Order: sequence, then structure tokens, then C-alpha cells
Amino acid sequence: MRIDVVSIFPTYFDGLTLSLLGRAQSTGILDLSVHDLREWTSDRHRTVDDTPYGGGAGMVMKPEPWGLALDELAAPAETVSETPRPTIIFPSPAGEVFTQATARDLATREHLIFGCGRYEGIDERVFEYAADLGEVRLISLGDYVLNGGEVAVMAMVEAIGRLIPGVVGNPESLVEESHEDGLLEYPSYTKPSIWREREVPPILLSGNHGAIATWRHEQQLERTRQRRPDLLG
Ligand code: JET
Repeated sequence: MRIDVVSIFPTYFDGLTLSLLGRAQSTGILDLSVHDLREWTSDRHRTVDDTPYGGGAGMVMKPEPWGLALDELAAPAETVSETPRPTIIFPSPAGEVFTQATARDLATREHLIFGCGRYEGIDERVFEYAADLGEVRLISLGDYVLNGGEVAVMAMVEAIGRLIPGVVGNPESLVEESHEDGLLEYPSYTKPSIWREREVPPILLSGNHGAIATWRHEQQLERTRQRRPDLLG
């Protein structure tokens, strides 16, 4: 999978080269490039924002650098029609909510482009133009506002990246976790069996694998009922 990220703070993404996703990049499973939006400016001050038409607080990201960035990243010059149309994602508090199902869907794409907005947002015509180059998705991490899209893109790339076949060593660890079966995860314990007078639930030491599976499922249901009743419908 190819992933391009466009941001005015490209060093935010240095962390994505660490650990799991770093290994996926060195093995060639994931081809991740981070680009500075200012590379597509041509004025002396490398301006990416301007005042909003109609007035109001704050600044809006200018369309021109975004147009040039998308032209270059969505249709690389040296390639031909085999290049798949990219999925172009803009994190936005006004987008559809990102879930594990969204991550699974996006993990099947050949080419993702993430655009990180800042200030009060991006000139609306950029989203219209991007729709001519690929499938545009405005995606929200949740009902809160960030200063820019960078942290949201970090979260999405990590959630998507670990679902690409070969990125996570043991694929079973992908199934046995919160949200993959619509329930919250059961509690986990490791040694020592008594720590600061707190015991591990004895059933986990019983060796009775059927009873352990039943107990874990009950724990999942109880936690989901208490913390996330919305998931039970
Ligand atoms: C966000 C994502 O705050 C979030 O996204 C970042 C952000 C902040 C400010 C502007 C912006 O521009 C994008 C845009 O969208 C229409 O113009 C993006 C909160 N939950 N998920």
C-alpha cells in the first residue's frame, strides 16, 4: 500500500517510522511518504493560508498549494493508466466517524492520500477538485476539535497500517481485540499471580479452557454493557 501525507508539520509523522509500521516500511509492505504542503507554494513567504471570504475569525487554507499537491500525488508523472485512483482523506470534525470498519475498508486500498487541514479549515473547492482525482472521504476521529489533522492522521494510519496483511506478525492477535467482534476486550493478567495482595481471577489458573473462554466472554459482555451500551444496540 502507498500512503502519502500532506501537512505543514511533516515532522509530526516521524513517530510512524518506529516499531511495527517502521518494519512494514523497511520490508516494502507499506510505502509511506510525508510531504510539506509549503513545497507547493511559490511566494517568498510560502503562504498556505488567507482570510475568509464573508468574514469571520481565523484563517482558511488557500486552494492553490493543495491543488498542486494533489495533482502531483494523485497522478505521478511517470506512470500510466494502471495507477489506481487514490482514496483522498481529509480529517475533519465535520466528517463521517472513523471506526474499525472504516479502518478495514481503507486497508484494502492501494493508494491513500491524507490531507491535514489547519486553522479554520481548507477552502471548500479543494474537496470538489479532489473528487475529480479520486474518492474523497472527510473523516472524524470523534466529536471533539483538534488544532489540525496531523494527530488524527497518525491515529488512522496506525489503525489502517496494522491491518495490512503481513504488518502484524500474528494475525490472530488482530481478531482477539476490542471492536473486531463488536465487544470490548476482556481483562488480561500476567505474572505474578498475586501482586500487592491482588489475585488473578482463579479461573485463569484452572487450566479449564472451556470455562476460561466462557468467563472471558461474560467479562466482555459486562464491560460493554457498563462502558459502551451503544455497541450492544
Ligand atoms: C478532527 C478530526 O479536528 C479535527 O480535524 C483537524 C482539523 C482541524 C481544523 C481544520 C481542519 O480542516 C479540515 C477541513 O474540513 C472540512 O477543512 C481539520 C476532529 N475529529 N476528527
